[in-house]
Amino acid sequence: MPQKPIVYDAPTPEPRASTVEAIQAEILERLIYSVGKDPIVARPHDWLRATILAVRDRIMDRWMESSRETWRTSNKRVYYLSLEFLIGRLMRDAISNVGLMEPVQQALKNLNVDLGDLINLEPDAALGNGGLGRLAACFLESMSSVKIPAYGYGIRYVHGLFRQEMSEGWQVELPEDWLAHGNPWEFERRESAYEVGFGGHVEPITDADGTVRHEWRPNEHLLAVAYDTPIVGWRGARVNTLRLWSAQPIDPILLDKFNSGDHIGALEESAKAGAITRVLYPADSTPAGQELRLRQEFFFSSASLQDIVRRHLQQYGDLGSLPDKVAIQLNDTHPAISVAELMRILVDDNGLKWAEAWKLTKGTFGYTNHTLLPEALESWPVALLERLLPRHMQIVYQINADVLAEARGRAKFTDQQIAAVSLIDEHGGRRVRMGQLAFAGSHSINGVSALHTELMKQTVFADLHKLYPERINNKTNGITPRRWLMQCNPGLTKLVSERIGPDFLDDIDKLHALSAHAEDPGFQKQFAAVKRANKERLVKLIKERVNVSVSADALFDVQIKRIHEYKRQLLNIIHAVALYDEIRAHPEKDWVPRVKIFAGKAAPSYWNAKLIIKLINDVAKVINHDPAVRGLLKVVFLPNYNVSLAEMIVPAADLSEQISTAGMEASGTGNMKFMANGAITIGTMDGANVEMHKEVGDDNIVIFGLTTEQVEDKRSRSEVPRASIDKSPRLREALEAISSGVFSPDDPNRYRDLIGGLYDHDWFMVARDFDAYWTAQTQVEKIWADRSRWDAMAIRNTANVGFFSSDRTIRQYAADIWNVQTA
Ligand code: B1N
Repeated sequence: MPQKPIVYDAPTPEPRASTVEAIQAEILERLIYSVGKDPIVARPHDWLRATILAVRDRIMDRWMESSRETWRTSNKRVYYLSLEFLIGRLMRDAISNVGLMEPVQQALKNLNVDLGDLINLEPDAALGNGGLGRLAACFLESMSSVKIPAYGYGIRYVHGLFRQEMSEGWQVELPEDWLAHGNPWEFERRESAYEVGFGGHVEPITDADGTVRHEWRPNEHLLAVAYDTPIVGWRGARVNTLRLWSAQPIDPILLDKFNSGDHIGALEESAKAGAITRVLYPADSTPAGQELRLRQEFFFSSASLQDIVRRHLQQYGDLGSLPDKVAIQLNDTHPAISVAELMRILVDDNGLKWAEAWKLTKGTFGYTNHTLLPEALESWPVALLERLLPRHMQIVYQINADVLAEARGRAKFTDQQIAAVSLIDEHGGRRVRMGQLAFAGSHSINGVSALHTELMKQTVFADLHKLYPERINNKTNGITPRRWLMQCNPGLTKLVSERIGPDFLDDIDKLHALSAHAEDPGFQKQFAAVKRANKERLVKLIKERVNVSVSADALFDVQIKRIHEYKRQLLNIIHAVALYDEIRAHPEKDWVPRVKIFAGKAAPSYWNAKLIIKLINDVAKVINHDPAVRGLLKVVFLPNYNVSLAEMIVPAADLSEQISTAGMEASGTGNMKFMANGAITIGTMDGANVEMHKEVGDDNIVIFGLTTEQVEDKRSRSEVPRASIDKSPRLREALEAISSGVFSPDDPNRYRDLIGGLYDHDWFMVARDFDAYWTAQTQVEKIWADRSRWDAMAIRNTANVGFFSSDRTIRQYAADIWNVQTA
């Protein structure tokens, strides 16, 4: 029985009116009564806050109604646990999704305020590093849009991803401060606070009937306090909740210490608790293996599970129905400790039998894997887990014993296979493998593109896949077309609406109708004019931010993403150097003017990635100032890449660089954003590029380079790369120029080791893919010269992007993993 009867018919105020007059009046009211400012002296930030509050009111009714509906219908709930949510700005998304763009704009205009200015003032919520965090944000929006009762659970970092500045071409990291002006979107829920423990010991307790229970007695305690943000779906379909946890001390101040004069010591507890949710780890597919990270992971997992179990018990009164009413998706292994924590809650706190608890746990969890890179696969030293989470370590051992018994018994595994499926890595110091734990505790394990999922089966999880062959499945990533087409590219949205009607706004597959217009010269012209206007906007931004003049007539060749060796920004910049040589050697040729645009952050501890940023800037300095180039080639590195900058760059791109070493990019999602906005992709057969190639057809994408198998083959034979450098004078000269200091006269040896690596082992196949890349780029130039062919290809990219909507992805999760209905 529910603990407390729930009343569904509580009174609510009349929904707010959405006329210009009503909105205008409320913005003013909010400015005066909530922000406390007279319009005469109000600053832009005050108007921003007042506007958000007025918009937020128009979301509240739907938020309450969505929540009541879930209680009323007893529909299954989905919980998306993620250490990262890379949201960006919320205001434009919210206004647009509730259909208030025009009245809000007009209301502000009447108040002499420009909505565009306010939009640009809102800070990005950068609670993520890159693709994984942005995917979580797209999923939240899609879950609301397809009407799934869903919650995102994560951490309310005080400081999101660092701000990147350039100092003489080097990346410098500065703290980010998105909460500096407060956050009008969030609701602090002091009543939804949970205790989270660390350390201590486990107390075995023998009951009267002789059974032994375990009680964990942590010796450190802190509070997880909830902050809720509403997430509106398209056309206000539903409003779901993003619940972020903040760590707070149980005793905010130790008065004894304070009174005895130890004023700093009195705040020690507070500082220690606060540290857990102070800052986002700036790691993206790079190791982040420190104790604080594990504390973050357990902290938010435990708070989320306590909240989920409490809500479930309140509604249903017993835990046996957990898998029928609750689906929890683990976004990578970062929340994988949840498997052990749920077992602890079920067995220790609620007295369930182990076998029953294990069945419920597996029925409830799904796990998404996002990378095969060995250095990014999480594992924690056994000694650390024993110290920080002693009961969870025992539970991990028990789970492992069960898994290994199955492997030995039913599956008749060899010792080598046993070692591979074990939750404990015995090589070197003993470590707990979080991927194995997440796999064991989930009924579904999914990859994020078709290729990645196949590789998962063949590599990291090969033996677990043999043991549990029905668990691995694919869910190719997607992006929300609201943010990444309609909002970031209103010009294109309008043009498409005029041509094929507005149905595609609600059913993105309707974009297919554009294909029929791909060869229409009139439409091509209009399509190109929209692109041109977006490029003009970017030209201005480039001038403002880095003081480089570029022409909107040039081909905008764009690579924006985290800086990582496997993503091969190095290949791209070597191409720039080779092109530079050719332009100077053959001034008579009809060169295609090109601007190479880069943006992206490097993990602060990732030396080679930071060096690649410096190289891009060094090359830019030389090329951009060499009169012999005659402006035919420019290189631009835009600092501080974030969601908002992407929203400016993507609509202005002609060419999308998706050139990772085959087999290494799990999916990529930037590739899909460019496709939606009518850029042509130059890419390898990697990640979701493979499926983009399939959707758009061979004629509308430029594919090059080694395949996954070829890469694997070269690596396994330890083939030396020197031969491919020797037989390519173009590559050799470019490499020699870089490594001899042509671009770094102040430090001629700066790039010697970086380039030396290409001769030595070339793990990422930069040298061996170079000639194919060069040829593909030449092909791009040929197409560019035939502008109507280019435009037709660009149109066909937009036309075929439907499959890459995150609505499709979420519907597949709902049907195959979560077993919930969608609209
Ligand atoms: O996840 C994205 C994919 O589209 C990308 O291909 C993939 O690289 C990215 C540790 C990661 N994989 N692993 C991470 C992030 C943070 C961290 O601390 C690993 N990110 C990805 C969405 O599926």
